[in-house]
Amino acid sequence: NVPVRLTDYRPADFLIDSVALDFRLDRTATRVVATLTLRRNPKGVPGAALVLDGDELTLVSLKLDGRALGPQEYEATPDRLTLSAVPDGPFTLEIETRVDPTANTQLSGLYRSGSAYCTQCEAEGFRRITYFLDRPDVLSVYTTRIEADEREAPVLLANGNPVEAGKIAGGSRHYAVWRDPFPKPSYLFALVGGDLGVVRDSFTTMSGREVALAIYVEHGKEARAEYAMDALKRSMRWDEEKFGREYDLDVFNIVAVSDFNMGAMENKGLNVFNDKYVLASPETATDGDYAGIEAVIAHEYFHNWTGNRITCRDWFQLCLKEGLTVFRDHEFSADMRSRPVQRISEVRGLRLVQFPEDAGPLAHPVRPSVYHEINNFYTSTVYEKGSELVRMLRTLIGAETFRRGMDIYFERFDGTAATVEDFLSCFAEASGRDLSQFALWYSQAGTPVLSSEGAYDPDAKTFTLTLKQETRPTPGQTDKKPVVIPVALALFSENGQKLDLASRDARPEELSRGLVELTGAERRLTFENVPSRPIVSLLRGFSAPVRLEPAPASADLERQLAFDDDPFNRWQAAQSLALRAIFARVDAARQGAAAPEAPGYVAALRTLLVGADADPAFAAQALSLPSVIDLAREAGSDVDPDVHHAARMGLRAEIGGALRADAEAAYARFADKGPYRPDAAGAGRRALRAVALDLVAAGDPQKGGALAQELFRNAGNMTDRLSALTTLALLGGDAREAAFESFYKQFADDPLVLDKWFSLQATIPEPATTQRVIKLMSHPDFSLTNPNRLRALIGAFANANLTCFHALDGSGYDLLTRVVLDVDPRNPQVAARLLSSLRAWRTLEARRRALVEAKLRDIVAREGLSADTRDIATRALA
Ligand code: HT7
Ligand code: ZN
Repeated sequence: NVPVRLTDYRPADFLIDSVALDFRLDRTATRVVATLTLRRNPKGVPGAALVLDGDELTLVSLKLDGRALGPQEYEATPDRLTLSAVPDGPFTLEIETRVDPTANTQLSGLYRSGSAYCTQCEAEGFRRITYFLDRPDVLSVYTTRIEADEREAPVLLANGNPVEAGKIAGGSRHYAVWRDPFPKPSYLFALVGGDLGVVRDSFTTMSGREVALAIYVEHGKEARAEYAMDALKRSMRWDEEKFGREYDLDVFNIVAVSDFNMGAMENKGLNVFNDKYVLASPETATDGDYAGIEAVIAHEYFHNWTGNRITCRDWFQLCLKEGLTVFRDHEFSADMRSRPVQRISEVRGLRLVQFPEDAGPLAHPVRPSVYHEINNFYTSTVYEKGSELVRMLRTLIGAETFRRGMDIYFERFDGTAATVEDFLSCFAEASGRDLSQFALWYSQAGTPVLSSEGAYDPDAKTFTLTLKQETRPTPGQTDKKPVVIPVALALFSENGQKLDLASRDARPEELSRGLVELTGAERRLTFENVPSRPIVSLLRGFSAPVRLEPAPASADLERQLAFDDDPFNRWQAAQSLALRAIFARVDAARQGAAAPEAPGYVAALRTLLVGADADPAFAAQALSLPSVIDLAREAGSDVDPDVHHAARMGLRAEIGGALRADAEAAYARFADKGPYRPDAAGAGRRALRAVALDLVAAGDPQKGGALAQELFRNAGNMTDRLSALTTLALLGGDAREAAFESFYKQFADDPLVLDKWFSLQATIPEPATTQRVIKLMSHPDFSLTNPNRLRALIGAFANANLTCFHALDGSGYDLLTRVVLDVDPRNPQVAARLLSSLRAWRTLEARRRALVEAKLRDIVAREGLSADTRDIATRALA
């Protein structure tokens, strides 16, 4: 696979103004006729041959301006169609191809999910349907005609507005024609054909236009799409109110399918979703599922402007649509739910996946400069760090100026394929700022470390804060320049009073906003009129995606947890205290010493638990211990998950023992009242109750087990049922096995719920789990071909069960490798993604590192490995 480089970008040699597609759907031999109107691109190479992309295509016939071409007039291979001689003026090309949707197990291009036909074209799936200039900067107007057997596919959908539909005389076939008036790149093309149930609604836009909304699901599951429909309408209104963006077609359709490589896809007017992000009922979905549906529905809808109306010039600009759209969906969720809790969960997600990615061999800039396989760049760095960069930009220039910049962006680049530079130019113009240093965030990989040091002078009543930044080398990038880091800060007196900031080392607006900018390697700020040694609240709201070091002294953290008015930093203080307590246990264990207790931390948690009624969702977050994955990341090197897990469980038991009575009281106090509602308030109460149950079980396993069994039996919703099952899973024994069995019996016909059943078993942190997972792979409900099921069992095992996955006998690595190699020929995208669970392998201690390295070398040596998996394995070894 040849590398693709950003610096090699050249405009296409041809433009395709319109595309007429004619599909005759058939399970194994679908016929596609694509009629393209082409002309030379004035920006292309004059006289260049026409070279169209393909992937595993079978060409049936070819006509140029209506004349059938003979085989000597073109060169066709499954992955390329070349015409050396084409007219200089505009011309039409009619290409007939034949594709087999049933054999398409890659789930890219036209494939079948259950009994439905559907497509997935991002990033390079359209070329698996017809030969095309399959690149995001070729924008065309599409008309799509679909013909199918009406008994098999009564529903026929494509992008845009419906134009015509009817029956075909003399049989059971029918057709539908759709036209999308908005020029779009091929990756946004979609069609669906199938026998589906539907939920309908409508939305009146801000200018008074009526839009018909529909969500298509498996028959019988219509009621489970109601929440998604509500989320869609709220998203449409929110984008009007917050960004002035109105929907532009007469219809907006969503289709839920059960076989999907990712979460969802923003095809113009026809979003296709993994059904996990559409279907929900209180009995089958958790609060987390509801929040996920709300976020993904919003995300895909927001792409209509950030991604579709303004698309990307090339795939290096992926963050332009993904980072920006994640930022928009985060803001939406913050407005719909609790802003502080939303921010905490964003940062938890970023640290869980993106920080390890940025610190390991797969590190890449938010805008990469080279790729071998674009599908491997739908990463947390592009999405989540990309979103953080947009947030940081808003922090730097202020919310109002940011909104002005967005208006300029929408106005100026509507209908175009844009770049990160185009995007930043709008904010430079709106703010009058030079954003060239800020742009480094897009090209430089790695997480900057922000270190701080404070010195108080009691005589001068001054406090001097020194901030420094450093970014360590990442693969292929050794020299790192300082970036601009917005550091939100506040000083508190020892009794919690917020101090006015006065300093000659900062600009007045920095002081009034409580936001200083670190642009060089170091900055020193002396604050005046500081009556006593202050408590420093730094990086408030996580104002930049950096690692902050070192954590303040424990006494200061306890004070921060008590009175910081920034909820994010209150949560961070609790996390830092927990990390300190766990690592103290790790050190003691390594030295064979008795485990040290953490009375200050435990007392702070008691206060949180007792006062949880004020904000249960926040309290639940602050009471939760860092995961073993958090511990691995914080340790950074020589990671032994067994030692981390044992230390974490030790602290959990200490807390549970000390807070048993308070936890039991909280468990009783936060019992569900009234019918289940998936709103933030209800979810917060349930989250707190789950934490309380875990604490009871930690302090008194018998009592916790009894409560969990009772909750499991009587739970009125999936959130409670699953928190009970999680507690039982950890406690083990017959009660656990009985609960798993009864759960299976109850939900055997519900694939999304069964995914939870598989996942929870895969994450039990005890040595026997690896065998359990192997056994579950032979379960009749397990499938290597359904991505959700595969992720539920194997993905959960590799990503969320560190002790088993990293078992010293190598059994976890054996299992992953076996599955990756099994899945790879069928679905390379999913195989490569599973293998990415080794992203942080270099931080492991030596014995495990050697085991992983041997496995990666084995994989690389395999013949016939897909480009996707080879790319991950090769880079992981770098
Ligand atoms: N833009 C979509 C990305 C996506 C995708 C990419 C590669 C292979 C399959 C895929 N399915 C969806 C989803 C999004 O970020 O909105
Ligand atoms: Zn997206």
